[in-house]
Amino acid sequence: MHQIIDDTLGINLLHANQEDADHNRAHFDAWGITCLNLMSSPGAGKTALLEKTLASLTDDLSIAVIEGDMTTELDADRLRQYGVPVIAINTGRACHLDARMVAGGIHTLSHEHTPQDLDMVIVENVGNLVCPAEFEVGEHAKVALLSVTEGEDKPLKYPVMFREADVLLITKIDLAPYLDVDLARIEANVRQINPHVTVIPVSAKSGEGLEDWFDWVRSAVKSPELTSA
Ligand SMILES: Nc1nc2c(ncn2[C@@H]2O[C@H](COP(=O)(O)OP(=O)(O)O)[C@@H](O)[C@H]2O)c(=O)[nH]1
Ligand SMILES: [Mg+2]
Ligand SMILES: [Zn+2]
Ligand SMILES: [Zn+2]
Repeated sequence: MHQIIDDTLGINLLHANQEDADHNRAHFDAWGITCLNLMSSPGAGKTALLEKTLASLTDDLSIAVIEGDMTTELDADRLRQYGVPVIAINTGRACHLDARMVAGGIHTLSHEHTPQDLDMVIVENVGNLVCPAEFEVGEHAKVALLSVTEGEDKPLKYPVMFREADVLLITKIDLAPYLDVDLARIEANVRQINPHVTVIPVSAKSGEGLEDWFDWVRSAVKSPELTSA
């Protein structure tokens, strides 16, 4: 677990992390890889979304996954079934992936596979709405997921995550009819924090909205705007 004991220590920690993130980013850019960092609270549907994404996009795109989990390889094993490289990183007690852990993952990836052949690396971060947003890992875009079961107020309560996000996926919209939840209110709360964020409502279960997400992923691959950002 990381603890920011005082401001100076916190700034030094983030500064050191940024150097490692820049190192990772240089690898991605040299290999022509677009990297996405998927973040959400536990259970919002990151792995389910990745399963659908790999099932639909790997005919056209070459994708690898860096799977962060505190102790298990359960999610990594779910994703290996799609025949893509999956590098599992156990964070132990840490509640987020930092750039150094991801560097270990990309070095493993580069030893075991040919990174130049990959179009995209998707990082599934540890489930947590707080600190993953503060620790860059060298990604080109941050993708936040918020499921309809979590409540409309979460963008306001966890503003850093939602401010940093390039894309917000509102997940599990198949459940919306059973809940007192207003998708427009979620979107309005997010826009209060981050007016220009791309919002895509999806259901990994019904498939609704997935084509919009896939289109966004395709456009992100080797997109000059992303890779020069
Ligand atoms: N109804 C519904 N359940 C979902 C959806 N996506 C994920 N789930 C369920 O939510 C739980 C957590 O999903 P998972 O992908 O493991 O979340 P993660 O912790 O963010 O990786 C599982 O029981 C999934 O089956 C969805 O679109 N609709
Ligand atoms: Mg998961
Ligand atoms: Zn943390
Ligand atoms: Zn390196």
